[in-house]
Amino acid sequence: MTHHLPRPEAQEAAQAFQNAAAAYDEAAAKGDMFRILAEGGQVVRPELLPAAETRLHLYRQMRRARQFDERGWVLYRQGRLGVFPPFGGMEASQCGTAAALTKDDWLFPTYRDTGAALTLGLPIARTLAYWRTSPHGWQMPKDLKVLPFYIPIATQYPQAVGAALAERRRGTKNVAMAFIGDGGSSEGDFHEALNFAGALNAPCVFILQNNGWAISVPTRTQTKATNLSHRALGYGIPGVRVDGNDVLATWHVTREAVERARRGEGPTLIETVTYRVKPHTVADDPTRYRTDEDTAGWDEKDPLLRLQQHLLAEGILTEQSDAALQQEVAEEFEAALAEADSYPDPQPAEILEHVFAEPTPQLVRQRAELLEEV
Ligand SMILES: Cc1ncc(C[n+]2csc(CCOP(=O)(O)OP(=O)(O)O)c2C)c(N)n1
Ligand SMILES: [Mg+2]
Repeated sequence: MTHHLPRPEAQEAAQAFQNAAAAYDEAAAKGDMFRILAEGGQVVRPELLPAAETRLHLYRQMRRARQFDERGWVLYRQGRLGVFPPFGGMEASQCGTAAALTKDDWLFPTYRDTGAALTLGLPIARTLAYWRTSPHGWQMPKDLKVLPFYIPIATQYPQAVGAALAERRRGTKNVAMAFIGDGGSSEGDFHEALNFAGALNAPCVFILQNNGWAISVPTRTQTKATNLSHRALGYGIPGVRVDGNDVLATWHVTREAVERARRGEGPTLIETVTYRVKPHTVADDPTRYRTDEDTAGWDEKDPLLRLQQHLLAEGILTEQSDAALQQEVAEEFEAALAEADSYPDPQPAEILEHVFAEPTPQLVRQRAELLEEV
């Protein structure tokens, strides 16, 4: 169900990057975020519209992500999925960016980036298994360089730089893409990674999803910075601020950054401005720290709605083909759920396996103690 887009030809990519760079500068000069679709689905940059096939691809990926998020809530309430961090409303920020990669590239997602991982091809069943704490969810498919979802904030950033440098040393054109949140961008690891990547010109693409919240702390109180893409300036690398609810814009900007990295021109920081419409996790109660006023207007900015309106207006999608696509996406999810249900339940001692190739004496002892207890 995941169809990868072809890599653009080098010359076409270079030209597109120049066009885009001018567009980003224009947006930045006006203090705007870069976007291709306005709210309501109107096209504001017709010269940058991707092919109809690409637009449909991005729509399908966002639908697959949304399906996971919505069904995930139900499954959690039924006791069939563990606590997971929802991402509904952030699909353009996750799917548009990850869609710019191919399976040869690296993806370093945080706990909230299921949409990105699914877009690159992480099987839905495995992702469900991960949030069921099953070992089936810890092991990534061998043909995919997606790291397990990072829970310790910002640790993925320096590691992504390492992976990018390793690819360069091996002589490939592969890149590493790492995700982080607004909160994570205040951590030391974030800054060290950007400096390291800039100094060594690492083929990295850094996605900073500014969703307005770090658990209960709003972005405006956890940093005095009002434009997080400016953080790139301190490290001498390009920083782009993009409307994180416009998937055509996130895809466009990221594809250019990926092509730059492949050409050896170094890293880029992309701030996707979006919103965490949902609670921090399915077990969180955001009414304790934010009001309806805080979240007002964001449901209307839904990235799926925006692209859907555009596709319908352009005739790329009809009511019928949209319904059929959504039906396919729903069936794909249910088949994956059945597969995840067929995995054996995790056993307590498995938590100590797969830590080291050769378990340490401490792990061997802990395992014996645990087995005795259960
Ligand atoms: C090193 C570390 N410190 C603290 C935490 C606890 N923690 C979990 S999520 C979170 C907030 C992160 O916010 P942000 O980076 O904006 O990501 P978002 O949850 O919005 O996607 C914190 C502090 C953690 N997981 N790791
Ligand atoms: Mg956040």
